[in-house]
Amino acid sequence: MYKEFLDLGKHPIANAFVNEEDFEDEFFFDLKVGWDEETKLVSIKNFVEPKKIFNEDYPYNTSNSFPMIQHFKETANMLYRDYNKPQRVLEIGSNSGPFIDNFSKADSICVEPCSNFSKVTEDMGYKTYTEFWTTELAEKIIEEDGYRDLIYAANCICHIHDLDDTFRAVKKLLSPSGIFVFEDPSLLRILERGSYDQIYDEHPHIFSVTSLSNLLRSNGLQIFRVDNLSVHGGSNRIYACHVDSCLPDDSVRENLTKEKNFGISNFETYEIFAERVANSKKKLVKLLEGLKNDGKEIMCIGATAKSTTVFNYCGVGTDLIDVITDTTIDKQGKFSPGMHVPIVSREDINILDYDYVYLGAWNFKDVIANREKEFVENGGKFITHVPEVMIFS
Ligand code: JHZ
Repeated sequence: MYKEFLDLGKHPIANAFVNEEDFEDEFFFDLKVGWDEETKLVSIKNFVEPKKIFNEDYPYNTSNSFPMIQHFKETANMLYRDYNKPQRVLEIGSNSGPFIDNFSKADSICVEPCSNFSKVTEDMGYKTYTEFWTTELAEKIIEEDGYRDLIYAANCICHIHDLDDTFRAVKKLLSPSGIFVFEDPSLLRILERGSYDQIYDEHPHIFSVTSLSNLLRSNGLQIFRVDNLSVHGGSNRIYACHVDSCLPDDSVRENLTKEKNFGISNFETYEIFAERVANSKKKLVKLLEGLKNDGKEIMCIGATAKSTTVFNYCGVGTDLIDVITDTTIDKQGKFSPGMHVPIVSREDINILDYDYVYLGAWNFKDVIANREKEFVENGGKFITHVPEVMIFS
């Protein structure tokens, strides 16, 4: 049974950055979150039609965050070294290609429904299917390209509504000794750190190792290794194989135990989280309003999907935050979804005109703080809401 525990109110599409003339036509939906008693899966209640989100205008470009390029290079090298130099590779949700770029063009293929990005990997020389990941597509790939030794996906599987179909498709396409490796934000880290901003339309599911273990097994796959990663504020990299074709290592049991001890399988844990989220909102609004009343200037770095959740849930608009800077050219010149804060390039503003920077990309806190040393030396301070609402420099 699905039990709702959190209501974040009305939300726009987190990555649909808007032009002024489109303000009137923005799409909103009720962002509510619940937990399935049987599988222990956390999901949002109202799924948004995928084509509304993943289309030719999808702006999130992995390659715009330098630390992520490095992350994917290291991941690819590790998989190549530790898992028999896989040649027949497939990436689901390949975006601008920083992962697949490390594998042979002759045997590796991509699946990417956003045509602006599928064109990028095609141009790089990789066969790319501009389609959503389904069992029908897996059958087509078997016919045209053959089975795969490595199927990889980063920040993509949790974007897909129908997980049974997703895992069945993987099961079909995976060679007998092949591995399926995917990484997504970790539910445990979100609960521990109160990072409710990982919840938005693009994340219809938030995975625990516990729920994935249940869902994969019911589709003929099993987890044999779990890596806890620091990227995106805490993610899990899951390694799976056909059931009974590999032995789970200690990391699987350790993660399941850690989650059990935290209470991942108890509904009460989610009720406590919901209270923490409501308190976080109160504190952040109080802090921003207080600073504004004292005449302080506040800006934001990172027009993230996460900041769309925070701004809309907390009602943060231009009355509190003047401007957002972002390195993504396609976001610049537009406005944040729902709350319409203008987005510009970092070079367009003088950061020293501001007293405070709210970190929309708090997951890159160290990179940003390191780059903005002059701001701090001049008395500037940062604001974040993770793990608690706080000011730091
Ligand atoms: P970042 C996206 O979420 C969407 P977002 C998606 N659904 C997903 O699953 C997660 O990623 C994983 C900019 N930036 O990575 C670049 C600066 O401006 O936190 C990006 O627009 N200055 C696929 O949007 C944004 O911030 C910088 O110094 O929450 C970061 O977005 C750096 C480092 C980044 O993901």
